[in-house]
Amino acid sequence: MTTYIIGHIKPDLDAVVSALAVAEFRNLRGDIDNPVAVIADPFNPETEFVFKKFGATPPRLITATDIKTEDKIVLVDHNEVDQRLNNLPQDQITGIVDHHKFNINLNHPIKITALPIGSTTTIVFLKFKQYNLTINQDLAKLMLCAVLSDTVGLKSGTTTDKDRSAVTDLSKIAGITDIDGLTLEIFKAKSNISSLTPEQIVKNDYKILEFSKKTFIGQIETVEQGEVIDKRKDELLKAMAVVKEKEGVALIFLAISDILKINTKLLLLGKDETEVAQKAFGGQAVNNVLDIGPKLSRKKDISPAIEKAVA
Ligand SMILES: [Mn+2]
Repeated sequence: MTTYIIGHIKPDLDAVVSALAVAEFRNLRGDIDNPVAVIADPFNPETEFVFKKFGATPPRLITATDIKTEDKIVLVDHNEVDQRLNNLPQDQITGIVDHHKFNINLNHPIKITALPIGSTTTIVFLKFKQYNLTINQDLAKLMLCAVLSDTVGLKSGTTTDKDRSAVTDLSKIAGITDIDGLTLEIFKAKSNISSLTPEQIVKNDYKILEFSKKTFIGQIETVEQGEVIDKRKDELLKAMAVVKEKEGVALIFLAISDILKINTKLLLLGKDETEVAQKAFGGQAVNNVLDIGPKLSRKKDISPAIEKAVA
């Protein structure tokens, strides 16, 4: 019997690393059957970069057919059906560790560990602390990167003191002193979208949210916002039309967030998206672009405002 620890589809660094951290934590505690961290989709460029940099072994990529009926599942960094591995058997979910809003309806009791803080990895870090368990140096390096990534270098609106002290402690264990340098390296890897097709960019990091209208919100975190918009806007809008159709969503937004300048511009496909975005954030869209100011967090700043405007 295996307990699969798994993050959301299209995993970001926090989804991958928090799965590894939960598996290690549970191994040290010895309180669940054979915990194994796995992933639902291949790495994005950022995760690829971090694992290469530290010579870490990627978790195994699985599909629902790998999960036997006696296995158990712990979800990390997500909870909603649309964000789970396709066909994941929800009766086998035994736990969730997450920092997102909850939208679940299970027929059995489970263990939930949730906090409204900057990263799921920080939640797991706090569990290690609570039980006085040692985080090994290799894992600390990955966890440090995951917290920095998910909190956008501790600048995202979701960042809390718990995330800040996690970064302080993890950097000591990891033996890494140049946090700003590491953060910039991660940002650059995250921003490197030059090799991606427009459709891959739109779907690089997205959530489909069950608002009163089904809504796709993609996000690109970049250090070259102006360049992305100037050079790739037209092809991105075309790709958004394709993705809207394929995913069967009523609305599609692409947030292009500058993680150094702390600013997000929303790419708006059509009239419906423009109306909703202007209602949600104020201001006037110009040529399919709305500047929504110093907002970076999809879960805290962007999704709730859009949800309200759609309702
Ligand atoms: Mn996360």
